[in-house]
Amino acid sequence: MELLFTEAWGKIMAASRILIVPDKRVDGDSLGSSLALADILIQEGKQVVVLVSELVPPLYQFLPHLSLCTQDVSKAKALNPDLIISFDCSDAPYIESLRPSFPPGVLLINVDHHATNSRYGDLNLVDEKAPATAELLYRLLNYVRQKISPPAALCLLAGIGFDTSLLRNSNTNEASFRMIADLVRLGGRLPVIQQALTKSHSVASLRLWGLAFDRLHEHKPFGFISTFITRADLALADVDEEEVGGLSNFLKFVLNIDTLLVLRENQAGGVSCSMRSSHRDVSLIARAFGGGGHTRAAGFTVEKAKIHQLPDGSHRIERF
Ligand SMILES: [Mn+2]
Repeated sequence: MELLFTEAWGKIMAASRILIVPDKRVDGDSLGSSLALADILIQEGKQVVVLVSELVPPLYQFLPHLSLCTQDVSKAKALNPDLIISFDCSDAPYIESLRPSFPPGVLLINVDHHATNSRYGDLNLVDEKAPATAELLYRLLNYVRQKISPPAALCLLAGIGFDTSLLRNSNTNEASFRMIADLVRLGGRLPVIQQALTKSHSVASLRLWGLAFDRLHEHKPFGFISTFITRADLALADVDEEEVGGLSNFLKFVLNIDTLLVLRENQAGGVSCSMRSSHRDVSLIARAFGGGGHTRAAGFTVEKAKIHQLPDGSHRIERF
């Protein structure tokens, strides 16, 4: 990885107009990594655009440099980038769908830690053992002795904090603790991250979670627990799909169970399945259904499907 770090940093420092692309799903890690690097590049006098696929969720409004984020591909085109960097994105088709908008031959650096990353970049800084993409970026910055400012430290804290559920999930390793300690030393405000990542739920979304708690079903012979949320539930509760996002992490945190599945009917007419496990490689299951993720946290979506609940309380995905 050290050789790659040197090569990647050389390309980054040589570029002057850099397009940063966080994963299609804008979260603490994809966005935190993107804005941490943006902070450093701006100090270096470079032009930066961060191309996001969706509006930055309200819970990340405390992050610096959000004015660099745009959903408008024409703004990214107008930058005429001489380097593209993707963060936390194992979704190669998403990146490929953007590439025709940019001059052919622009170098693409892929920085990620998903087990399902296909190494689609020209340079691939991919380490599936990294607890977060932000940790990989932090390692790169340290290796090249790049100074990390307090705003960049806050962004990197958002990444490692989000992906480790604040040092509580199976992503957490010794490096995560060291990184957080060092970022706090550098001026990253940990309480801001703790507040954003834990006190972000509305009463309506918790009522919806209550429905999911009520439907928890234990599949004893297979050692897993599952539950579900329907489209009708979402409409009735008037809750955004994003607000259901923390449910699987929360349940995995409080339940003493090896594997957890949370099924959710999405607005696009399909069923998304989010999986968490302590010992099973759920990324294999996700891959079999065209999804992706990490060994212990992965997911997939079945298009044109709904959830069917059986009289015994169990439930399954049914295609239309
Ligand atoms: Mn990540």
